[in-house]
Amino acid sequence: MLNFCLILILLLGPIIATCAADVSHTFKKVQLSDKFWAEGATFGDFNHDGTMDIVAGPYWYEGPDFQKRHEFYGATVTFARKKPDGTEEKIEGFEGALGTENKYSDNFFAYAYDFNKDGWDDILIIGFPGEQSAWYENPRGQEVHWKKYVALDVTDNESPTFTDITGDGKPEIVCASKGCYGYAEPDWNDPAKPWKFHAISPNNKYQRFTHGMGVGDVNGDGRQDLLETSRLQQPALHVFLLRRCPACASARYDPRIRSRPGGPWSSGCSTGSALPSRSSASSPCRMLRRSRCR
Ligand SMILES: [Ca+2]
Ligand SMILES: [Ca+2]
Ligand SMILES: [Ca+2]
Ligand SMILES: [Ca+2]
Repeated sequence: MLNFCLILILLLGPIIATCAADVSHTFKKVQLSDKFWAEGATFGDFNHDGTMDIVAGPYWYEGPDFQKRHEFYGATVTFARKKPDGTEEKIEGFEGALGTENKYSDNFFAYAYDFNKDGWDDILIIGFPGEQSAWYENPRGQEVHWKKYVALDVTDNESPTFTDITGDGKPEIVCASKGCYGYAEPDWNDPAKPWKFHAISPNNKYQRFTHGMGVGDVNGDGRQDLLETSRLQQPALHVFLLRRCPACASARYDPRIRSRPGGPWSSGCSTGSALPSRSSASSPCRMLRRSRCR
């Protein structure tokens, strides 16, 4: 009987432990605004008090209660909403679901990062697809509009991101721009200057509303790769494996292209273990040089 009980405990032990760890968490909803200013939001310590704050649209909200807001760029947009009696009322912000046409905002993604390394979180805003990305310099406690620096004039694709794709510990804007996928990085000695865009893909005429882009280490080599899928071409997944390309003197990275139009990986580059021959007509090194975006 003792052995039976011991076996039962051993069998149920993991289940009991799992149940104990399966704690039900609850969340308190805090509404920042009843207006529509942005598609995205993020957090950072914008007043440098050690407590995280939230940024959404042209405002940042002081933590921990997020009741006090500060305007860091001009909140000048309004739209007209027709009331049941036929008269119009002016509503601040963008229309979104507050009106009848569900119009987008001009502010899609927000990121907090100390670009000028003064110890105060600055804010990066990626705007409407195809428009500019800009970062705003934290004025260190002054109640003024933050100084704006345009990082990238054209940020295409509907899922750009801000992450360290190059592996140097500093993030870049990863997106499409003017036809190519790639990334934009600042001169970290002077991030106020326009950032340099590095094309990763050939110019496949990707545009502002192209969908589907991701960043991740697909081949497990410890380096971030870029994935994209385009509905404008054949339904296929392309993976650009980022590696230094000794065969391409002018290219920083060797874009190895895998495509899978519904079947197994089909490209000769799929192993990621060796560079393709430069004599090959399909060499991605040649494609990069031939179709360079800049
Ligand atoms: Ca704070
Ligand atoms: Ca800063
Ligand atoms: Ca980087
Ligand atoms: Ca990789």
